Amino acid sequence: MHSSTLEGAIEASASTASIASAPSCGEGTLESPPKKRPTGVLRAATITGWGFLSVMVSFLSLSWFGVEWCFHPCVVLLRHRTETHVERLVPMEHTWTEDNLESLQSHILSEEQKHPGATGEFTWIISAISLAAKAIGNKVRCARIQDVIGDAGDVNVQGEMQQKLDVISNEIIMRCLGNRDNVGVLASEENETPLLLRRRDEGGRYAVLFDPLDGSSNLDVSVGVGTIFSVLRLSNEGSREEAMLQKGANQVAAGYVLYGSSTVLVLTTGNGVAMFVLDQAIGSFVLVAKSLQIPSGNKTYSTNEAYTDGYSSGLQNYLKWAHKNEYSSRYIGSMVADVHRVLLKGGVFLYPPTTDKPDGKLRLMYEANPMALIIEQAGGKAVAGDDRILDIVPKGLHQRTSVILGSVDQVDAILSHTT
Ligand code: FDP
Repeated sequence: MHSSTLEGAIEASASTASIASAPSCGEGTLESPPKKRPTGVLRAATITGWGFLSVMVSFLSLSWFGVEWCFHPCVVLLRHRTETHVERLVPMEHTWTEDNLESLQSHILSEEQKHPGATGEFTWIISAISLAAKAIGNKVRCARIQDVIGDAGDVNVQGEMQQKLDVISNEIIMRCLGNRDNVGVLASEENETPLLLRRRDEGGRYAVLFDPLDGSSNLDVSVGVGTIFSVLRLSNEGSREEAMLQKGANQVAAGYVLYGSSTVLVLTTGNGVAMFVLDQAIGSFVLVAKSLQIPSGNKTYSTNEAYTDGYSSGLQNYLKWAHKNEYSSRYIGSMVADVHRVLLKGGVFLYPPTTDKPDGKLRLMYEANPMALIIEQAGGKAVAGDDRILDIVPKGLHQRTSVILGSVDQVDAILSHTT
């Protein structure tokens, strides 16, 4: 299943789709009608006329002004071109500008160079994730054209109905990451048990945990959905499953891909947050922002207010206070899209415990943890009740947690009502 030809096929199909036919499900492009050219006899007559005129002008110039004057325009033109060319060859002081193009791959490589002990293995994991993101993004964009929307007919480990695209996305990630030699464990929202690929002595040093298609209940209405991932270095103790159950603070990388009006990849390797946008024309994720910081002072909260009656009294008080203090509300119901807005614009996202879901709804290891690392790396705060999310020691792969995350001032505004 994890042959290199398979990977090559996915890569080829992803890049062909993005390069040759962006957007790939379309029929073709509108072209302007071809210009009318003169017909054969007319064309021949025109060319002969111009030729005759040129010969006559040259002949008369030669006889009246001599050779130098005749060729003066050519000399001037040649001199100008040579000077321009020489100017171009003069070395310029090379400075990095914000306009320089940097791909995801080159960004990771340059980040790795900052760590003397880095082996470069990590680049392979991120490149597999970026490959999977292109392939999933391509499927999402074809949602109504290809038969990929609707229930897959199965219920996942969370007791939720799986969508066809959940299953397809899961398969794509498994195929892209499965043949990376340093991946020891793959764990997905869609699989009850983690996939154990390689022992540590066989090179399997990392565990990659992911939600292949978060927010998939929004797929049929074309709302932004996403892939969330978390990378952990497997510890030497216990079984590989136990070695994976680490607190989020240990993540060596985390990120998400938002398949929205553009395909955006947000990544942290513990050294700030960088954002990349997929350029469909060249099939590459291009760096558009680095060292992202969440703006403070945005009075916007993002929660499913229909559940307010089931919230704690402290949270209900916060919402009443927010209503009186000119807060605004934004809730998409797709975590990746909601958190992305908070990351770029500020405010706070919360999915607290409710009477129906006393432990919250979101999954700690592959939803809350990666988002919490990104938010903290962008200068924000992420808590579950009184606890820092990244300090929670997980007891199980699919453990749920409550979530409050956003800019420090907005998270603290909630905590001042709840604690
Ligand atoms: P979905 O069920 O569509 O996959 O984690 C799942 C999630 O979406 C999040 O993306 C989203 O924030 C949340 O559930 C929405 O839940 P509610 O419908 O209960 O608001």
